[in-house]
Amino acid sequence: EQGWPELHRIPHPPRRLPLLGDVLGANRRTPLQDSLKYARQLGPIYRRKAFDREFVFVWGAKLAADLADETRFAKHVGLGVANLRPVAGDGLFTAYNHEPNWQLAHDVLAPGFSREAMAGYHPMMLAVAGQLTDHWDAELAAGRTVDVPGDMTKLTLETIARTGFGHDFGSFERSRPHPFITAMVGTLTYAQRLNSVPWPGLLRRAGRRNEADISYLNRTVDDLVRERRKTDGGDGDLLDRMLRTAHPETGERLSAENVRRQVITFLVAGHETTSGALSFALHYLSRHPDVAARARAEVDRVWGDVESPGYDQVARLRYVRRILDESLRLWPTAPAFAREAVEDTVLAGEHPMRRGAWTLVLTPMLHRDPEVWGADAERFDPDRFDPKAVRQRAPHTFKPFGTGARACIGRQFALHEATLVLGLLLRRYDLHADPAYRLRVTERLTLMPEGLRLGLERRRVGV
Ligand code: MNH
Repeated sequence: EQGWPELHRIPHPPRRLPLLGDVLGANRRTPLQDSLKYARQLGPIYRRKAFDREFVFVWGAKLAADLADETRFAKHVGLGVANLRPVAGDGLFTAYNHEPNWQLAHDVLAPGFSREAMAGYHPMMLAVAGQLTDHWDAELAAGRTVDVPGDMTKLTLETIARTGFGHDFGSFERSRPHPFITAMVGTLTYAQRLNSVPWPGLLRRAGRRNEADISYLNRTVDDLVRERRKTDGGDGDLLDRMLRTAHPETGERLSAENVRRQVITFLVAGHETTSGALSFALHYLSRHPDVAARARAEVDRVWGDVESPGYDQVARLRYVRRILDESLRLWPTAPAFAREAVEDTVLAGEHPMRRGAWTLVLTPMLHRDPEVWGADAERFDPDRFDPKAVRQRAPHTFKPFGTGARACIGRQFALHEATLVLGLLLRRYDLHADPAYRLRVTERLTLMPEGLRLGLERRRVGV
């Protein structure tokens, strides 16, 4: 059945309803957290049926490591990712492996993520981070707490827009989210909801709103590209590469339609998950004063009193980086990726799969597999990422950026930006958690701590 000849050996929830499948107790707003609940009950591989479709989920470390074998498995564009095709088309993230525009765009854009390119973005990242601290200083002066996910989203949207596209959304000059964000959240939420109905026609009203959101995203991007075409600017940024760079071997260029898909892809993929990662990290820092103190000591030691840390000074914040890794372990903000068999094969020597059969890897559970992370896997502890601990761990056990040829192209970009910002915030403020706050995670394909607000205290004057 569906490419898994021995599907019957894979456990499923006990109370299965005719026609509906395993929808009892399911919450359509939190499909990922529901899946984690089932994972805990059913073990390292299980299946779930939604109406007439059945999906296999995997999280055990042995199974996930086998799925990382690029000779037998590849990315599968399914579920949430496939639902984004109407907005992101054959853009880098949603392209099928066989679509020629994937390789073309990958080769044209990869140099935009080289070390040199990143060093070039660094001053712009610093400038945006300066807008954030100005805003936080003002909130502090007004005696207010800060809206962490809201402000991290402003920061990361401005960062990708300016470094990649020379565009300023003016997020910090607005009190409400930019309409681009509202439209994006609408589209991501709709793509997630499509998985909870047997056919899209049931979401007619939401579908119409989604059409409007997509039109808004398209218009925003078309305006941005039109502006750029009028000038010669860009100077090797992502948009410049999309518009002007020919493939080094074939001489081919991206079509206008594909450029539109890539711009939307990069504006969305380039900020939403980084914003979540920063937000979770700030949550954990506010709850672990010992960790915050150690990180702050590192920032003081590595940066001293320099007003603007240089590019290389960010990479030297090793402990701050471990805090990010540990936050992405517990809450990988792109919480699943799908893998398909490229040939008939047997997964981990146990589960036969026919060519084209696929499964979803649940990263948050892989990252909590007690056989890898120990009995205290749920505990926040950045020391899990000290180099010695990392060397002793099996490969393919930490996958917040996916795996293989289709893994995240923006990984270094995200890590540089997030480390820089955490360093700047730790140096400038003490963070105070609201003792009444309990971590709640909202889902819109990506994960975000909901309603997280922190109190600030200015640490020292000067920097
Ligand atoms: Mn990113 C692919 C997670 C930041 C652009 N990203 C992926 C995948 C994961 C992922 C997981 C693989 C998905 C899959 O297999 O279906 N990305 C993240 C996380 C962060 C992140 C957790 C931040 C933290 N990503 C970024 C940034 C950018 C970016 C920043 C751009 C500036 N990501 C992409 C693109 C892809 C991708 C583009 C698709 C790459 C490809 O398929 O070739």
